[in-house]
Amino acid sequence: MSTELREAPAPAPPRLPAAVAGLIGVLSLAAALAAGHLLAAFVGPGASPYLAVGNAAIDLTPTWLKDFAVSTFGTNDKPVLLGGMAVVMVLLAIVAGLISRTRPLPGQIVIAVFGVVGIAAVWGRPDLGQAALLAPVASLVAGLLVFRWLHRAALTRGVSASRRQFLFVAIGAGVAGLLGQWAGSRKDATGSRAAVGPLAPAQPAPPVPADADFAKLGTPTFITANSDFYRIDTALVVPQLPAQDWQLRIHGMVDRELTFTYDEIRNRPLIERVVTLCCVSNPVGGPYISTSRFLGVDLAELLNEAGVQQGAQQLYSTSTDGFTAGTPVSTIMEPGRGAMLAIGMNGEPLPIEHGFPARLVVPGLYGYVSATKWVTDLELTTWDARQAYWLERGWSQLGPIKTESRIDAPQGGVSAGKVRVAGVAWAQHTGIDKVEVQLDSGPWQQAVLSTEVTADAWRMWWVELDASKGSHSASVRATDRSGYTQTDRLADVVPDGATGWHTITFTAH
Ligand SMILES: Nc1nc2c(c(=O)[nH]1)N[C@H]1C(S)=C(S)[C@@H](COP(=O)(O)O)O[C@H]1N2
Ligand SMILES: [Mo]
Repeated sequence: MSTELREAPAPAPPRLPAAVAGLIGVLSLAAALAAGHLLAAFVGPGASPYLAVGNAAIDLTPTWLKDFAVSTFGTNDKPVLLGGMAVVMVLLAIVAGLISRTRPLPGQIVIAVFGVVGIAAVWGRPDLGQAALLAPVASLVAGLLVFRWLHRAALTRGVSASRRQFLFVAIGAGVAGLLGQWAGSRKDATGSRAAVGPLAPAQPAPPVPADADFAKLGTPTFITANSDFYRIDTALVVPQLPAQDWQLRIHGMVDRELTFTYDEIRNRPLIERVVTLCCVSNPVGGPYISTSRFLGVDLAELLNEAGVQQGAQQLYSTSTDGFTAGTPVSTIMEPGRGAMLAIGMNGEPLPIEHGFPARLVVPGLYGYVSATKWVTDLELTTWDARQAYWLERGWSQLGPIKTESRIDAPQGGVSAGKVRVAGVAWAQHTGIDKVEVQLDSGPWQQAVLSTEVTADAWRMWWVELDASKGSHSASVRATDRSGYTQTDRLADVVPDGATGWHTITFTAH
């Protein structure tokens, strides 16, 4: 027997070093995201697969997780989400590479799954047309091709001989991503907003008296600067809607359907109203409350022009990004309610992140049921026919703002003796009647109130307490003009707003 007949052991298939395989995964991811981002600049910024997946994640996130995110990260919840997504994507890309050390197919399957998620996310955007699907499709194709190309090069020609391909992909992805960013930002609404020019009210709000706040004692200023106004929305990319492209359609249960252009709204006699907006997600003592001089037109007047029909219960408003809110028609049409279609804040066109070109403002209602930003559609309908964004997610149908108060000062240590405690209280559209503060478990002491500007806005207060050396707590409660005094019963923000007394602790030295 000749040993020649023995089978030679099969040569081990060529195998990529783990680090190289992981790098191929990451570079393919970069190429995919960059290609999608570049195309999105032309078919709609929300079509960038990364952002679309993030938006879908926001819409699909269960309420408890959303609350956790808002209460843990506040307004930083979006950067945290995008950062978290980036980490997950890079890890998955490394895995895609590592499972493909001999053959490209397993990694390509992972990429294909990624791609389908991106396409589905863009598909589900109500604000994007069919063309927007080109962006995630470009991502998918770029991801698959680059993965195969780098894989084959590294496997057949060796790692060091294919260094140039790796470099080419890295630079190419960087350039495409930046180009997409640049091209996309040229389509924003900044120019359109700047071109609006001065907006002058035919009926200005009366000037704010000097004693409308106690900012010197640590309260907020009565009017919030536009740049300090709290911001809450579900939009990962701020919708960019040039005024010349904006239209507002009023339809549904109306006698005649109406459509307004921006110029038609701005050329009407504009009114100005001071309103304190606040968010249902504001925890006791929280920051999601601000006051502005809103400029615009009376919403009830617009609806009257369309002719609201009997039986219309809900004003279902839709934003260009698909957010919706449902407001009781009876509230909007109430004489003296002061609901507005607003186009300006504090003498300027609305800031883009606060709804440029136009938004709704309804004094006395939480933002989620009334304050639709980037609003383009008003449908008069019934409660049964339509469920708005947050109603579908377990929040209450009606969202009247609860009477609340907050302590803003002192913060940190104070000198023992007379201690000034100051803050704000609000009961929009009802008005604040009285604010009381309790030191430790002592008697409730009545605070001095600022001059009332309107019942639709907050009111500041201060009180002087005698605090001995040591640590203390102070609680506040407001009474509104309906006679209601804030309950100490703690309620969570879901489903219709937090309750409880805001309490602080401080040390007197
Ligand atoms: N398009 C759109 N409008 C929206 C929202 C949103 O997510 N999308 N959030 C609402 C909520 S919950 C609040 S509290 C207010 C906040 O308005 P601001 O960001 O101008 O303070 O906007 C409302 N309008
Ligand atoms: Mo809100």
